[in-house]
Amino acid sequence: MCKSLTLMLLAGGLVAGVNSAQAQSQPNFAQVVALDECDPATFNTPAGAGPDFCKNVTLGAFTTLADLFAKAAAGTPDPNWDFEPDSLTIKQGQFVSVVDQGGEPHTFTEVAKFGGGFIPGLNNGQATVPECAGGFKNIAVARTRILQGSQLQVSGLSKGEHHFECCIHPWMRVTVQVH
Ligand SMILES: [Cu+2]
Repeated sequence: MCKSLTLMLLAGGLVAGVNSAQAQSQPNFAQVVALDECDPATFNTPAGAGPDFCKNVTLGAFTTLADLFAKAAAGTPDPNWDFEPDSLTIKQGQFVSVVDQGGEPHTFTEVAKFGGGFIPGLNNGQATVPECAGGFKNIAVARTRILQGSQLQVSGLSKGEHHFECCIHPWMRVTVQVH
């Protein structure tokens, strides 16, 4: 009796130890990746987005600035400008980490309703949502900017559904469910 009780306690202790180790190794965040295929030759001109705007490391498969606008205007925005995944579920207390692996800056801006960003030519007729208004002159928008190779962390999300979009390329959208 006594021996088996000791063994049971020992086993219980081992299981508890394993559980706490698993809890510690579980990441407290969900990862989102921002992607694009901007073409440095056509983006980084004075008439385009300006010098050094696009720093793409992709080998080929670029989209020119003119093509990006043409596709957006046609209602078929370039799918290579993308947040992945498009939707995710986290627990309250977890944060969302967004890393920009594309060639140009993006924003990860929470909006009440999806809509247009602050560059009318990329909006396909949709009105600029209030959260994107003013572009980077709006400090609230600038704070949600993610430069190439950097990451943004969004924490403190309340329970429920949250919508995020890029205020430059408004078809880049993510829905986050918080439980
Ligand atoms: Cu973007």
